[in-house]
Amino acid sequence: ELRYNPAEIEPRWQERWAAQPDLYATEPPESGKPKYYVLEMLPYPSGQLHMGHVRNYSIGDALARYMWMQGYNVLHPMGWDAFGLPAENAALKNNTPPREWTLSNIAHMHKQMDRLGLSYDWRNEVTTCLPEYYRWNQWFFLRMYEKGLAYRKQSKVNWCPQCATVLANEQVVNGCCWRHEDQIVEQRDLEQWFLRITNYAQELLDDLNQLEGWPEKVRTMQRNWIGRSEGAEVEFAVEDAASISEDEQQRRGGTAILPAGETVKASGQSIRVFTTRIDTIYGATSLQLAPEHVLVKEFSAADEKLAREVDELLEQQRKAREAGDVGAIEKHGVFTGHYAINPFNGERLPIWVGNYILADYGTGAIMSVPAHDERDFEFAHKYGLEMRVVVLPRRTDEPTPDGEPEEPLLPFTSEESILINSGDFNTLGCQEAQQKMAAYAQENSFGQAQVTFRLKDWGVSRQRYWGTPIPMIHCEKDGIVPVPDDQLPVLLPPQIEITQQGGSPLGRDPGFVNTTCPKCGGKARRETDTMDTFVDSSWYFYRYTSARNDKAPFDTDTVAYWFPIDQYIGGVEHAILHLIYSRFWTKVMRDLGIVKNDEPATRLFTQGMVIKNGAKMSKSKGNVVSPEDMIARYGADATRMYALFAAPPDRDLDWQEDGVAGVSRFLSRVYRLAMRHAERAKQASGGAEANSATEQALLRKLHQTIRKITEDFGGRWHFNTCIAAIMELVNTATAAEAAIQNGEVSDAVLRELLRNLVLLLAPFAPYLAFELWDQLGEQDNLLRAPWPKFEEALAREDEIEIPVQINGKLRSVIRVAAEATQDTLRDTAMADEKVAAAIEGKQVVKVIVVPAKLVNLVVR
Ligand code: ANZ
Ligand code: ZN
Repeated sequence: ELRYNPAEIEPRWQERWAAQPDLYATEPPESGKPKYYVLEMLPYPSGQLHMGHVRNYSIGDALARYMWMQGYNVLHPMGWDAFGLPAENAALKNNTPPREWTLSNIAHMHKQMDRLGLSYDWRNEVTTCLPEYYRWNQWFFLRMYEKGLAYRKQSKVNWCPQCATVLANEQVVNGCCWRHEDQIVEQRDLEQWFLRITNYAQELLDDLNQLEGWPEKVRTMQRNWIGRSEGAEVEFAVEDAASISEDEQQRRGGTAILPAGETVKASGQSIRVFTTRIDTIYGATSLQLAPEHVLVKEFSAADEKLAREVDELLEQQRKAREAGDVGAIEKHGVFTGHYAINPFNGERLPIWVGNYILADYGTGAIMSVPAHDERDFEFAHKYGLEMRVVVLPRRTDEPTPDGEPEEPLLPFTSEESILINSGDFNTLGCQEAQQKMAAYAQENSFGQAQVTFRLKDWGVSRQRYWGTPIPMIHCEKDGIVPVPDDQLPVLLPPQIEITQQGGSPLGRDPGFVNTTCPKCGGKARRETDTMDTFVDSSWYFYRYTSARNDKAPFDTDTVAYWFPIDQYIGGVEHAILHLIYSRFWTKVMRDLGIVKNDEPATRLFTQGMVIKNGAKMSKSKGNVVSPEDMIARYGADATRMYALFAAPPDRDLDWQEDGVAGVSRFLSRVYRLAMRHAERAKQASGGAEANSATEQALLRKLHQTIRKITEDFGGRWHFNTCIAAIMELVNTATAAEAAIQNGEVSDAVLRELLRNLVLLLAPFAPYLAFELWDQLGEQDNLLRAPWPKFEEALAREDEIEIPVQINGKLRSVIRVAAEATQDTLRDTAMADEKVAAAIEGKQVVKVIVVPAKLVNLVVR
């Protein structure tokens, strides 16, 4: 009996493939073929591929191979996101230099990828920690600096004590570090480099609409992250404290608002607030400043008691953060003793410091409208501040309330709502009032309509060694001076002492730090921070088109041919960070005139996680399954194929070793079936027409399988059901074995069957497919062999279309075998995508099946 032995087949083919370095090479544009760029997110070279990688790359590899077989010119590259903290940690632990550690990990992981049989064009491999790559990070940084897109500012930054470095806002998750889930992120005041991603906020938001090939989930996350708010800014003059007599101050307490009409002296200071509801400005009864607001500092400087109280507020905030209740801090506040003037009605509003005001959103100050805003209501309630209703639903018969509301009047956004207690603006609808009031503010120079984004500029300075040096020089005389292009790259010193000590490690290397100023030639110091590694991954996929270019980051014409990426595949955990940064980078490069596309990728696919026993695989849980083990036991084909078979690719996959064994047994059946009949198939001549019912049934199943898989590659990507369909085909063939043996199936039909079976397997189990292709005597390169075409007539013959109704209305049409049972009809109808969507969340009360005619679902 023949035995399927992947341990023999796979290394043999791997050697043959390795001997053909151009096997997966792209063709020049002149080939005239349509191009297809399939990209999988590049891995961090931690040392070992994990199952998440295996899944990601199995999906991409299946797609690349399919597209080659469809006649496309395919770009399928791979590289290494090779800078980053783990290399420094490993250096501390094992005393190996980060570069050595990283490069040896890369070598090992590259071997693992080859062993998996992944079809990468390694000629354009990108390794981000090599100077040939990172010099272009520096080049981009300089271009951004010239355009004012890279700038330096002192600011509060997120600091992870465990990483001992600054984090971008995108790297802070629920107040904790993205790498250290239990580490509360601290705030530090530092001078940092920022990239002005906010310049592109509107475009990043608008262009999401054109990314129809991206999961809606990712687009929604990006929309929320960008967080656009339409509203207005209004400036409130601060009253001169000295102009108020002492007992008047006593009388006011801090909650009372004096009647309008009194003249007040302005202090020259003012407070700008951002509001999305300027229409409620007559209902404002205080102003609230973030504890970090500049004016709070000014007030505190002259008022020790206030300074103490604000410090306490900050301390409470810090404690709450440390206790982990960042979101749920109780609202606290302190009255500053100062007043501001509402420019609409001249009212005096007490100025408070509120712990619920964010320093870095809007202007860091708000007008508080407790009658209509939940947070303000809670605050006002606690401190006994006045509440005044200024908006009512239009259709109310109730008399206008003038007392204080029991709860904030929410929601009041309907177009029906109208203003009351609002002077000249009374009776206007909310939306109209918003426009008129913003215009009024602008005419009188105390405000204007304003759009605000939640998105912040991207802080890219990191106090780490293993990253791209920022190409800037600090000169005492000339200030900040960019490194001239012809002095790039600024090389990372190869050997450096890595310690747990804070501060940038590069700062401790005099050979690196001390330099001369490019402007005056005098003594100067290099910038010692390195760039966030998300810079590296923001544009690596452009470099793949011409990775050996040493004159430019890439060749513009080649990029114009390959871009945008046709299909990007990776984990949904990158929905915000990497996928926003790389969209931003593309737009910057477009504005530099070196790319023509507005967006990096037309289609994005986010695969589910690989889990084990219901939990994410991790060392700490001890549930890690190693790809190497699986390959050693079952072969690369079975491992890859299981990764595609065990779940739809967008869902989480619970790794079951039994399942891998099952796939391996299936491959073994395929192998034996093909090998038993290879000789006959090889001798076949003539066409593969069906002359008997058996032949017809075999060809029908074959063409149904081809149709199913072809359609799935076109969009749905349910590779699990594709593989199940191949299994069914093999079952059908095995069931016909007796007929095959006794000559009821012609050699030609047999050949047609086996040949196409191998073609269908090629994207999923390349080793076995190549082996059998050879055994069947096929001469062409399987990689470029044309994908089989299904013949509708052959596939459909015995199938009929059945309409599916929901509550009597046609919702879909399913295709089933003519003789399908009632149960099959019912199950097929319920599993149909359109039907499933229509009945989701509803109760199916009754299913009426009229065999061969109709399925009707009654739902409630
Ligand atoms: C008055 C008002 C009345 C507001 C009302 C809302 C409802 P989004 O949609 O998130 O942009 N706000 C502004 N800056 C803030 C800050 N730095 N920290 C905390 N809150 C801030 O929300 C904008 C609203 O959030 C603004 O509109 C402001 O409160 C508050 F019935 O102004 B509003
Ligand atoms: Zn100088």
